Formats: sequence, C-alpha cells, structure tokens
Amino acid sequence: MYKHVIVKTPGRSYINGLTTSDLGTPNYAKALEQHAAYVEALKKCGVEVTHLPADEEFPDSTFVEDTAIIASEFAVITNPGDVARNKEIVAMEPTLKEFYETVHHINTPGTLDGGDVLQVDDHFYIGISDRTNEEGAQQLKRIVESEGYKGTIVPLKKFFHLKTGIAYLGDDLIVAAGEFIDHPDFTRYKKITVSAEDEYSANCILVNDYVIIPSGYEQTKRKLNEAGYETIELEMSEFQKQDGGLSCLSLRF
Ligand code: CIR
Repeated sequence: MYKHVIVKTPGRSYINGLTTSDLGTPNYAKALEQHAAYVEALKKCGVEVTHLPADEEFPDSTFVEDTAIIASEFAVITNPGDVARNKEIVAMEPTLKEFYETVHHINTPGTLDGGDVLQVDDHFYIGISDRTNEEGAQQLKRIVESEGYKGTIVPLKKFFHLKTGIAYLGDDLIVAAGEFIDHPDFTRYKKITVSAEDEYSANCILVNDYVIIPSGYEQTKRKLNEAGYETIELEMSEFQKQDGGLSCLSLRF
C-alpha cells in the first residue's frame, strides 16, 4: 500500500520544457487543470499528498519521478541525465529527508533518471537510455543490492525511459508495450500487452485499489478492467506534449 506521494505544480516555464514530441506547445492553464485532477485522483486512492510549489527555474520539474528512487527503507537521489534538469535534485533532497533516514546518491559521471527505474517487488529494473548511462545504472544496481534487493540493467532500444513502456501492477502482472512485450528480462511475468497505437497508456500507475490510466485508451482500460482492476482515467494531453506520463508526475511510497 502506498501512503504518501510527492508532486510539484508545473510552473509557467513548463511550456518551455524539454520535448521530443511534435504535439505542440502545452497550454499552461490546461496543464494546471490536468495536474489538479491528478492530485485529486491520488487523494481518491487514499494517499497523503506532499504538494510542492512550482519552481520556475526548472521547466520540467513537475516530473518529480526523475529526481529520486524510493523503496520502503531508503531513497536514492538521482543524477538526471539532461543538464537542464540536473539541479532539480537540490530542492528534492530536503523533502525526501523528511521521510527517509537513508538517502543514497547517484554520482557523476553516472547519470540516472527515475523514469528509467521500475520496481517489481524486491527487484529493480534499471534502463539505460539517453538519460541514464551505464555507470549510473551500475551505481543504482550496487545500491539496491546493498539494501537486499535485486537489480537488473536493461538497455533500451527505442523507449525514452524504461517506464515509458512498462508498468507493474502487483501479483506478477506487468503492462508492457513495444520492446518489452517479448523482452527476455520480463518473460517471467504475466502480461497485459499494449498495442503500438495505445503505447502511451503503458505508462499507468497502480495506486492502492486503482490503476490510473490516461484517458482515451479504451483497449487498455478494458484489459485492465477484465483483469480485475478498477481504473481512473485522466486527461494527460498537456503532459504528453512534453514526453511526460502518469508515473513521471509523482514519487509514490
Ligand atoms: C524530460 O524531457 O525530461 C521531460 N520533458 C519529460 C520527463 C518525463 N519523465 C518520465 O518519464 N519519468
């Protein structure tokens, strides 16, 4: 069960953040509305929300997931791979220290974005991407192993971040899209597969009794409901425009 989440309001500078998509410039007012709905959905899932104020200096800082990895006994401050985002970790560290005594760090030359890390029970899967390098992945693997967890490094082929294409729903069930559907590291799990057209919906989050999914992906929603999950759908258009998904907008623990 998750008890707590950390989120951060998007600032006005959000519209100037990093993106590889050609979906257009985000509408700031709409992004605020979508973010507020996200926070309400999390509250409905029964978690307490630490809501950090916007930080105009860092346009992408609403995507708090990239700044930390959180397990039940420890947190890891990452070393985000894009220079424009790297110092987002400075503001996150004191917040995490309110909750965790043990806070590890990923250090340069290692880089790592939280979006590249998927926890499946006692096992952390760590993607190597444009943001997370081999050295950063190895550092995190050593940290989780020192804490009694397993770590597996997964070089990505196409996805932006590992969790762009995969989610864990508990009970050995993953949601997988693209390169993860037949990936040898994930064959041991039961799978809900997501088609290429619905790829964006692979980034969904289980928060206690609900799976939160982006709205407009009927096939994924049906598969989740058939597997016994209650879903909450959220409009995510303004975050999708900046390559962000549902997992990116919170740290959950
Ligand atoms: C970035 O390029 O870093 C942001 N525009 C999107 C980050 C998305 N975060 C995530 O997938 N964890």
